[in-house]
Amino acid sequence: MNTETILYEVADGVAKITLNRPDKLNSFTVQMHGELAEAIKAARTDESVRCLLITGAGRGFCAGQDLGDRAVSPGGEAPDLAESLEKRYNPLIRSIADLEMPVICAVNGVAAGAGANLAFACDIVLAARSASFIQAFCKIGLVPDSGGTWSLPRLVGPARAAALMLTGEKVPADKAADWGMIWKAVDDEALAEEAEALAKHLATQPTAGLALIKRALKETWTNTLDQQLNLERDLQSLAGRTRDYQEGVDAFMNKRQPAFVGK
Ligand code: LHQ
Repeated sequence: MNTETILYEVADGVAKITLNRPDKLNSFTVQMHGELAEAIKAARTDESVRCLLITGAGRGFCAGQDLGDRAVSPGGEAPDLAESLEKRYNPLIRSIADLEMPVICAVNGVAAGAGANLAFACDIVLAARSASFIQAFCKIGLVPDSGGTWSLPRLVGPARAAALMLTGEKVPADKAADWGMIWKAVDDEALAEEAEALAKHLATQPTAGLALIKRALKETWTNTLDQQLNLERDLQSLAGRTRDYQEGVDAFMNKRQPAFVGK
C-alpha cells in the first residue's frame, strides 16, 4: 500500500498500522484519515489478517485533529465540524468497532483529543509508562468526539469521565490502567514487543469466536439481561458451528495444542 502518513505492514496474521506524522505527534489530517481508512479496509479484506495492531511513530501516539489542517481550522467563516465527524472520525470509530477481529492499540506516547478516543475504541489498549491520555477538546471549546462521550464513561464511570472531559486533565498511563481506562501500562522499552506478542497470539486464536465476543460486549450496554441472554444464545449458536470450535474441543479431548484457522 502506497501511503505517506501511516505505515501498513502484514506479518504472522497481524496487520500493523503505525500513525506516521511524528513531527506533529501523529495528529489527524484529511490525508491521514484517508490512508487509515484504506489500511483498515485492507486488513478487513485480507484473509490472512486475524488481528489489527495500531500504534504511533516517534514520541507521541496521536494528538487528535491537526489543528492547522485547513479542512477544519477556523478562517474567516466558522467551519462546520459536523462534516469532519460525519465523513472521517465517525466512520473510523465504527470501522474499528465493527472489525471482526481483535484490535490492539499500543499507545507509545501522548494520546490527546480524538487520539485518546481512537485508543478507547480499540479492544485492548496497552500504553507505555511515559504515555498519557488527555481529553483536550474542552481547552479549545469543543465537545469530546470520536466516541469518547460513549466509551470513557463506560470505562471509568461518570464521575471521572465528567471531570476529565470538563478539565482536560492529563492522565498518566499507570493511573489510566488503575482506573480501568486501558488494559495495562508497560515499561516504554517493552511496549512494542509486548503488544506485538499479544497481537501474534490473538492472530492464532479462534477469530470468528473472538469477533462474536466483540459483538456481545458491544451490545451489552443497551441490552436488558433478558436481551443479553438471548443474544448470548444466538451468538453461541454461531460460535458452535465454527470449525475452530470443533478443533478446540478435539484438541482439548486429545490433549494436544489446537490449530485454529479463524473460521
Ligand atoms: C500539533 C498538534 C495538533 C497540530 C501537537 N495539531 N500540531 C475533530 C473535528 C474537527 C476539528 C477539531 O478536532 C476534532 C477532534 C480533536 O481531536 S480536537 C483536539 C485536538 N488536539 C488538541 O487540542 C491537542 C493539541 N496538542 C497539545 O495539547 C499538545 O501538543 C500535547 C499535550 C498533545 C503534547 O504536548 P507536548 O508534548 O508539549 O508537545 P508540543 O505541544 O510541543 O507538540 C509537538 C509538536 O506537535 C508541535 O509542533 P512544533 O512545530 O512546534 O514542534 C505542535 O504544534 C505539534 N502538535 N498537537 N493537534
